[in-house]
Formats: sequence, structure tokens, C-alpha cells
Amino acid sequence: MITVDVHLDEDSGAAMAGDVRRGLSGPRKELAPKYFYDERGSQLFEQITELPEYYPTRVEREILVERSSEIVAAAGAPATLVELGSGSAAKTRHLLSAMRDAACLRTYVPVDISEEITHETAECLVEEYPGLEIHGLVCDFEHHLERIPDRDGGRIIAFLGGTIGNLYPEPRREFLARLAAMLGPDDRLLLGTDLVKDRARLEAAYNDSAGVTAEFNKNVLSVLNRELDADFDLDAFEHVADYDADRERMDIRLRSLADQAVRVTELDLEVEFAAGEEIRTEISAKFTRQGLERIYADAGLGLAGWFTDAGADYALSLARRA
Ligand code: SAH
Ligand code: AVI
Repeated sequence: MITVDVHLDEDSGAAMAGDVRRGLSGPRKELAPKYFYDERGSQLFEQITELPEYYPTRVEREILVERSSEIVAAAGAPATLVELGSGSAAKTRHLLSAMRDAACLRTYVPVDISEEITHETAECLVEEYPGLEIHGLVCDFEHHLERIPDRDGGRIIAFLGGTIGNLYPEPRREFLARLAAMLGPDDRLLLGTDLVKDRARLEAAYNDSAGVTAEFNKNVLSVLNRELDADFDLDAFEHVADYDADRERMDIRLRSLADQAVRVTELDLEVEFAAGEEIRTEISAKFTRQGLERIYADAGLGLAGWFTDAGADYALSLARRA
């Protein structure tokens, strides 16, 4: 009942090497957030979801607990749930249960870049949902969308957790346009988006008092140390996360605490940092309904359902191909 196809090969190693070389060679240093998620990074993200300050997971769960049946009905009770960036699929159970209760559930397709968590998730779910067919894909959803199987009976393509906010506007538009082109008449996108709110709550969510987000952020340096034989000293960088109100996004960086040089042996690259110089590791965009409707329209999608929590902190929206 479980198959997991792994599409991370030598090409992805070469892609990482190219990304990191470009990201660390220019005047404004940057690393892509997908490199956070090795086994340790996925575990740290799971810890983030339980932090008192990190509200997005809690409020998205609240919506799913209360509205999953309605969401599944509004999506036409499809047979397949595809999930991009599925991780542990902790909240996804509410959707799967609603699909099982509506007697439409046949297949779950978790799609994630982290191989370990995708295997673990598939094994847990097949026990929890007897008869469920699981077809996992370990790949980069920005590059391998075409590997997602097309199925009879309609699909919900869920992209939860607010991960869409980790894409810059232009790659986000391209990604959503490619998703739109994949949607048949019976398919719906189900998108989780964190909503614009006051700076204090946003900044607290990304600067937790237990320091887990700082550890998660620095974990990308451990990934480079292991994968590219780099010699980053994690104690020589500090975690920085603040809200850019003009761009409506969190801006997350690592700041060098000293003048230092880092060697990335696999790239034959020496990277110099001045004290105070930063590497951006992630953005996390926050949305409004109006803004999202425009984003959908620009990508060839149309809003087909809007579900928020009581505090209007977060939205799940359904979209169809326009
Ligand atoms: N959906 C879960 C996890 C969100 S964390 C939740 O809502 O809690 C983001 C997830 O997306 C991680 O599991 C990470 O491994 C995955 N991910 C990040 N970038 C990715 C990419 N480019 N391709 C595939 N998966 C990616
Ligand atoms: C996965 N993604 C939606 C998280 C976010 O909130 O942007 C990642 C994260 N980064 C720091 N804390 C959580």
C-alpha cells in the first residue's frame, strides 16, 4: 500500500552546490530555506510547531478541526489528497479523516524534500487509515511538480503550514501558475496562508524564548558543513528575525558575530564575513484576502472558498483553475 519515489539524485547535489555558490558569492548573501530540512531540521521544525509563540500551526489546526468536512465537500469529495511540503502531516489527519468519513478517500500523495520524514509519515498513516494507498514523492516541489500522479476522481492539492510564504513573489507566481496548469476541472488547491497582523506577535513567533527557531535557522550551516564539507562555526553567527511591514513578510537571517572566513571545501570557495554581515536564510510572507485574490488571478487561479480561525490570524483557501 506504500510506495515512495525518491527523485533526489546527483542532479540535486549539483543544484545545491550551484545554489550555495551563487548564494554566498554575491554582495548580499542568501541560502534557500529548503536546505533547512535534513533529518535534524525536520525535527526542529516539529518542535517549532509546539512553541507557545508559534501560533500558525495551532490556528491552522483549529480551522482544520472545525472545517475539514466543509472543505472536503466544497472541493467535491475527491479521491486523492496530494500534499506539498507534507512533513509529519500532523494536521493533515483532519482532512484525511473527513475524506474517509465522506467515503471518498482512496490515495494520499505526500510530497516533501526530506526523505526520512516522508517515509515515517507514510508508515504511520497506512496504519492509521487501513486501505489507504500512499504514493510518496521525495523531490523539490518547485522543480518536480510534473511527477505528481494525475488520478481519476479529483484531487485536493494541499499546501499547508504557510510554506507558500517562503517563496519570493516571482517564483511564487511561476509555481502557482504551474500548479494551476496541472489542475483538472475536479481538482482544487487548498492553500494555508498566515495573515498580516501586528509586528509584536509576528516577531515573537520567529524569536521564541526557548531558542528553537535560532537552532533551526543555524541548522542550515550544519547542512552545509556536512554536505559541502564547509567549516561554519555555528557559535559565530546569531539568529535575526524581524518584520518588514512594507513587504509584509518576516525576514530571517544569520548575522556574523565577527570578521571571519569560512571554507566550503567541496566548492573550493572561501567566503569572507565582516562582523555584522548577514546571510538571509528565509522570508515568510504574510497575506491578506485581497492580496491573495490578486496573487491567484495573476497565476490563472480563482478563489473558491475561504476559511479562517476565530481570531482571523490565518486562512485556508480553496482555489480552482480560472
Ligand atoms: N506541512 C507541514 C510542514 C511545514 S514545514 C506543516 O504544515 O506543519 C515545510 C515542509 O516543506 C518541510 O517538511 C520541508 O521538508 C518541505 N519543503 C520545503 N521546501 C521544499 C521544496 N522545495 N520541495 C519539497 N519540500 C519542501
Ligand atoms: C515552513 N514555514 C511556513 C515556516 C514559516 O513560518 O515560515 C518555517 C519557519 N521558519 C521559522 N519558523 C518557522
